[in-house]
Amino acid sequence: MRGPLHERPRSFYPTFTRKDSDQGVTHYCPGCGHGNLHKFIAEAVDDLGVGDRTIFVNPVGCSVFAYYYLDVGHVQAPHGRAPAVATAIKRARPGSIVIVYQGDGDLAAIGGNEILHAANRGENLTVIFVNNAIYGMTGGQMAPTTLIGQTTSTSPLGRSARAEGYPLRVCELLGSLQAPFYLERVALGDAKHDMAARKAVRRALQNQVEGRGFSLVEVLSPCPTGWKLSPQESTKFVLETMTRTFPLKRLRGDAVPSASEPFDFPSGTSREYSRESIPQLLELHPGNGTPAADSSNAEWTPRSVPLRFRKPRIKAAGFGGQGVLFLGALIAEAGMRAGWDVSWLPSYGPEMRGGTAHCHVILSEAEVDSPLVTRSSVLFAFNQPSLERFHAEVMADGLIVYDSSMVTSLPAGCAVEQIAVPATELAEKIGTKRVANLVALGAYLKKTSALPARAVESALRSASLKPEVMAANLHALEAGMTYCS
Ligand SMILES: Cc1ncc(C[n+]2csc(CCOP(=O)(O)OP(=O)(O)O)c2C)c(N)n1
Ligand code: SF4
Ligand SMILES: [Mg+2]
Repeated sequence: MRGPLHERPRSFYPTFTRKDSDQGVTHYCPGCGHGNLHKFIAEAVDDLGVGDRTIFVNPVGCSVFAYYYLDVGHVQAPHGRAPAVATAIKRARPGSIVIVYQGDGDLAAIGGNEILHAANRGENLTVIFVNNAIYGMTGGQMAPTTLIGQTTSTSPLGRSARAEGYPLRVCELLGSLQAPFYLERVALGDAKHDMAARKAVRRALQNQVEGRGFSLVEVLSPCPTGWKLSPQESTKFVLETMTRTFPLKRLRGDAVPSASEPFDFPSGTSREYSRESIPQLLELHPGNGTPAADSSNAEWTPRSVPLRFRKPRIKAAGFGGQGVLFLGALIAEAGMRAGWDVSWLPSYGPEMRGGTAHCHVILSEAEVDSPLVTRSSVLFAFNQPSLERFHAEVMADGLIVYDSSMVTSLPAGCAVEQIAVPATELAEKIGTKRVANLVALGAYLKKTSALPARAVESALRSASLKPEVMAANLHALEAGMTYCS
């Protein structure tokens, strides 16, 4: 066990160089609760000796920079999604110790759904829920846990139950579920309460080490800046006012045991994923990735693709409803099945409501660093505005595949090689213009050999299309190939 509390935990960096400061100061405001909590977590990690296998899931909120201070593994989750990210980490790496750290805006507002389901699944995680009854980071807006009557920048007259609802009691809510193993609400404020908080944090971590299941500690924590109170007034506010709405208690633990077992993989199931095991999981041959039963593409390998077409950076664009997002996802899925590293980034914008839609796709021999395609080697354009908008981004030795049934004129000065394929017209002959995207894909594949057709077919099958839709898509693929031969 550790000595006096003022000893520096080993799980803190000796100097906070990531913060660009060697003074030992944090970025938190004076009197903020986050710093103390970081320390309690670091101490528990030290005491349990799990620093080497701890992964801390950082939220969006004031504590987003926890990775400046805690010398453990870190992952930054999107706002509210820490429980989902943590679930994936814990399931993929069951030996890791995963700490989820979330504010009340992060956990109870945008992430309300995520925490509910992680708790309901009884994930073997440790969640530290920092309830300061306000959005600290963004300047003090009302949170789901803001007290009745509390003034914030978005409830200047004080929160009213009638207008904004009641403060959300997360522990009580999760306490109605069967699966959580440990739920406790504590507070920061004076030595006695701090010690209780420290103990609860430690216990929640120990539960995970012992494989007991979902543990959450709700910590009532001061936010002097957001509350516009001094640190001393804030402490008083926590202990005397917040605790009236959020009583300090253990809601699940020894006395009220969990009714369910934490998630575990069935015995005999591999718990470790590796790069090599993924093609296996997808039932593909490692290397060229084509399906086991497929002999027609046996000669195809990523290296058999002509150099110019080997690392496509694709943009597909058209009207909403022309299937450009599906086309992009299909290429990425097929690329993965063919052994490439891939990414697919759809653009969801106002264009989805009737304008142009587009997506970015990368097939690469190496890991993809950014999924954004700003200079494309291939452009699929299914209408005039898309061609006009994106043609200038295509590299000089790139390729533009456009639907000549929809594009009436080529942009002036466009010198990039083009394949004009009457995709909509050919698709209509098949019976539905909705498969024009696959006609264009067929033409592209014939021209470039960028992917084995069987990988595309296998990817299409994974989309679980209705038999008649599947048949139309395959027919369209073939029509595009024939057109280009
Ligand atoms: C998707 C998204 N929506 C909104 C924001 C803006 N935002 C940043 S932090 C935050 C709330 C943080 O409040 P809380 O989780 O209570 O953390 P605190 O700062 O109080 O510790 C919001 C709404 C964002 N970054 N991302
Ligand atoms: S705004 Fe509040 S939560 Fe954020 S650092 Fe300051 S005191 Fe802490
Ligand atoms: Mg908050």
